[in-house]
Amino acid sequence: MGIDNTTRVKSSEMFASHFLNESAKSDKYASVIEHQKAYTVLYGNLNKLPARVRYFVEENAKVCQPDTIHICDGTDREKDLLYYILQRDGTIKPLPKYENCWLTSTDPADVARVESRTFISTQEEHDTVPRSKPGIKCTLGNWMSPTDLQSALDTRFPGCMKGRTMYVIPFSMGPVGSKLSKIGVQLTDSAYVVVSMRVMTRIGSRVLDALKDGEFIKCLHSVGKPITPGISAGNAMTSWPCNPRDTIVAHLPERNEICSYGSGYGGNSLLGKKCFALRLGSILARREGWFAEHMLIMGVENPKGQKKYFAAAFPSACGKTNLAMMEPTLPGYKVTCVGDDIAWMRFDEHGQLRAINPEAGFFGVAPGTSMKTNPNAMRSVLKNSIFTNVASTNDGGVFWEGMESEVPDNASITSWTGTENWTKDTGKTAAHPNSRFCTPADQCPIIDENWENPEGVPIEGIIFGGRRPEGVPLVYEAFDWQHGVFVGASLKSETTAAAEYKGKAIMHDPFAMRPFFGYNFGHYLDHWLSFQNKPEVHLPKIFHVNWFRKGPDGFLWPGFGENSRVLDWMFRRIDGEDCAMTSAVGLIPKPGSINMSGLEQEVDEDALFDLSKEFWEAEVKELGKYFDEQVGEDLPSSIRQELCNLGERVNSDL
Ligand code: OXD
Ligand code: MN
Repeated sequence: MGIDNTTRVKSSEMFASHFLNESAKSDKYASVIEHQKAYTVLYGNLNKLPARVRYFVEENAKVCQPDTIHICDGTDREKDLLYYILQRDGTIKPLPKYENCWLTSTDPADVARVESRTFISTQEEHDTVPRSKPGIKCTLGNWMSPTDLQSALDTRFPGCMKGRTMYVIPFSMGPVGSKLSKIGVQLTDSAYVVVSMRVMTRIGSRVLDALKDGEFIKCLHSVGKPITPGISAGNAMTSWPCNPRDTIVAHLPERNEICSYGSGYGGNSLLGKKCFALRLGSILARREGWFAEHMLIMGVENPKGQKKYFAAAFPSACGKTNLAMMEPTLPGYKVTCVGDDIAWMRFDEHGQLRAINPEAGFFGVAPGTSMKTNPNAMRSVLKNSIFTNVASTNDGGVFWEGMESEVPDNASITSWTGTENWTKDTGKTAAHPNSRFCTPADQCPIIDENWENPEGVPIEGIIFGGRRPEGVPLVYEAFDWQHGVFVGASLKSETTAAAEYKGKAIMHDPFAMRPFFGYNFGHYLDHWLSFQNKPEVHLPKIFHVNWFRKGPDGFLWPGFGENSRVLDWMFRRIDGEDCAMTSAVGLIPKPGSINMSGLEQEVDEDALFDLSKEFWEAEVKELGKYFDEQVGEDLPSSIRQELCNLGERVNSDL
């Protein structure tokens, strides 16, 4: 506050003009005047954009009416300018303890994905969501009619960027130029979004060179707080402008468009991630015969030097980043990380499933990450990172729950909301539970040598998992692909802070994709099932894991690096070792077949693998109710059959 709007825009123009190149200057003086609104291209050259991109920018500039336009080139010079602007506006502050690290705190009303305001808009509702039982709300996606969406957009976007800069971010999901990659262009009025997209995706001129005059996904984002001189600007001039009351995140698959308004928080504003790579991605994947999944990708090398890649789906904040960067405790094992959140996978011409990580960075949940739980993440984040809603220390470092033994005893902590001298007794957490680090992937000490291989890495095992305190064994293998698809469809987990949910209920999260399906979940299951009859493809094995089972004294399994013991078992299963036996839920390890040697904590294997008839009968019943209510007639008959089979096995075996 206290800064005059006009002065602010002018001084930013003056500063930015030091960075302008000659072509940008000539474009600047050829300001475009349309709809009584002038905007100035301060950085970059509209004339040099591919025609479709230029049209997209100009059409939206007419509507959003930014004062200035900045076309991102992805250079370091540009990065310096953006960090200058963000510091000047009080959005970020440096963390001098580390190299090129920054801290930002959002508005406390803008801290997570807002699933209730996230919509897919298609002509036919049924293309987006299954027909849930009358009177029951469908939790597998929100549909909005194109007419309703248009009026929602019409009341939000016109004039929404007044007084601000519209940044144009050409970005590639996946290595630039790979045939598995896809290109998007995001328009945004948030410089925080630009610096974060710079970490999370590949941005800039090289992407436009790869795009040429091709198609791209059109992404429009605004924080929804125009700066209007003379009119009370609300929080428009604060360091984190946002508009939680009117937030909407909308996907228009029929137009390859994403429009997001009102939130600057990552999952709602970094449109390459959940919106493009998962929601629109899953639609493109179905259309083109591949998979866009909420999965980490990791390489596992055994002591003989043999290597396999796994993809693993866990609901948000269930430890995907920890698993992807794990330090195996099992001697001779090595894990490498390809990605921690999203996998795009396709069968190649030899029938081998191959995956790329479409992202270029990690947007990881900070609390709980420590040298004990994820040393590789801790080593990754200490340079070139943006931290959001974590606490800070008086020596210019970061702090969050889990880092207690990693800050000096006498450190004075300022909480994410600005409470100085924070202590545990303050009653609130120091960092927001959904606070994040945003870090370039190539800084991970165990990044896989093939992580940017345009061909992708060969996937031999797919893992599903969730937080299941009760009843679900440490690991089991699906009998076959169809059963594996059923296992994915049945995935459940305790809720987390990554979205707006509170409490610790067990929620269904099929394929860990519940918040991210781009289309009807029944059709999604058909798509997965369609691969089982293709003779030309080699189907990977499917597993289910549960690191979170509890006994009377807490967790039954130590987790983290010890999970390598479970990976070793899966590795041997893929190699055909006879180390599994049939159970009601799937193939479980034969007694003694999980290598437990050297485990520091004594583990109760019986409790870890115990299958209770009562629990599983209730599970089968509850799953049946869920499928009936939520998926109804869209549930493929083979999935219904798998549920019956499970029910019969539970009845006879347990
Ligand atoms: C994420 C999420 O941010 O799943 O990755 O919510
Ligand atoms: Mn995620």
